[in-house]
Amino acid sequence: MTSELQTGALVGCGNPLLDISATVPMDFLKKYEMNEDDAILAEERHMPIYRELVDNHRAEFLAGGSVQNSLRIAQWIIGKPNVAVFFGCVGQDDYASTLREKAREAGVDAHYQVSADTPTGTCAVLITGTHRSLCANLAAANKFTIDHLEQPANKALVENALYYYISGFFLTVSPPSIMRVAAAALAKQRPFLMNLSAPFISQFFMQPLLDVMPYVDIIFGNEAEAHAFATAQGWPEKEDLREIGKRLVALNKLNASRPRIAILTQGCDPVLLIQHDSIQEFEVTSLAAHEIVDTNGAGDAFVGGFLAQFVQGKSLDVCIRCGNYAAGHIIKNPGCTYSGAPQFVE
Ligand code: 26A
Repeated sequence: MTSELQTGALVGCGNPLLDISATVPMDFLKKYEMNEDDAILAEERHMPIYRELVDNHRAEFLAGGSVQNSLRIAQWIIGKPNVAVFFGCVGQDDYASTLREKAREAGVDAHYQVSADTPTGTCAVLITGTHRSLCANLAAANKFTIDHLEQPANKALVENALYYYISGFFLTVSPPSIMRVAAAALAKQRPFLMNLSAPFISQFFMQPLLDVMPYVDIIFGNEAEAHAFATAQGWPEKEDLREIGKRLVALNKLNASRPRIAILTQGCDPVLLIQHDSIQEFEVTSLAAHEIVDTNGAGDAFVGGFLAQFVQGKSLDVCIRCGNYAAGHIIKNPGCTYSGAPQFVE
């Protein structure tokens, strides 16, 4: 069924990060002035975290990076390798080799830009019960430049893709690359999907986010991210997710023939599918506490499951149900990893 899916149909850009994940006491978060469920960029004062997790908290190393996670999950469900192509920047080190290997194993065709003098980016994942707090040290990931997309082979990959997915996180790295991919998608009338990614994106990167929004066909986000967007915009109904969704889909759009869709997740509460004339809810199966390993990557897996069906031309209903399936699966596994064969039934 998936055999007619074109190799390279889906192109994603993001920050390739190696996750350094550990269960920590609340005091650990306090010490670094972090909150449960944060997603932040590391500042100088956060730099000791990574070492401390390894030395004192039996940290695990896992492939991470939001877009790369989504593409790995999409590939797991699609089953045919190299449908998804990934661009991002890594260093020249063992962490880069690990990420390369994990991408290859998952069937993601990663075309990394390599920074010779900067280490591969890492993300501290601080697990406290069912919460996870993320602190990313982008390092080499921050060195990505549009030149990489201008290499003839990479340019061809972008031109030939049928679907595009970029995180809001990547706005901190290379807005020109995002605009380039968005313009390619628009020129060919192909869907361009984005994610609000974290509250800090709306707080500190609103202008580049608004610059790309007219190109965005589908916008993903969770409740905290939607609220942050609404607050930054000064929208009055910043507590009302449905109203925020309606406003998101109504923002200016270049390709008016394809009205924007917003898909807002809210943990174990229903996923909202907001279209210009309707709002639908999709129930999420609640997991028992003992089934939850960690929630790291749940949002990424949701997008991965969605994309796996979307690139096969499935209805939004199927895409969202597959997103919920994928998120539920990875919550039962460490980080954004899966086990066994996918069990999604349409
Ligand atoms: C720019 N920032 C902060 C980030 C990230 C990020 N991926 C890209 N850019 N901060 C955290 N992540 C990734 O999110 C996943 C969980 O959703 C982590 O690497 C983690 O795998």
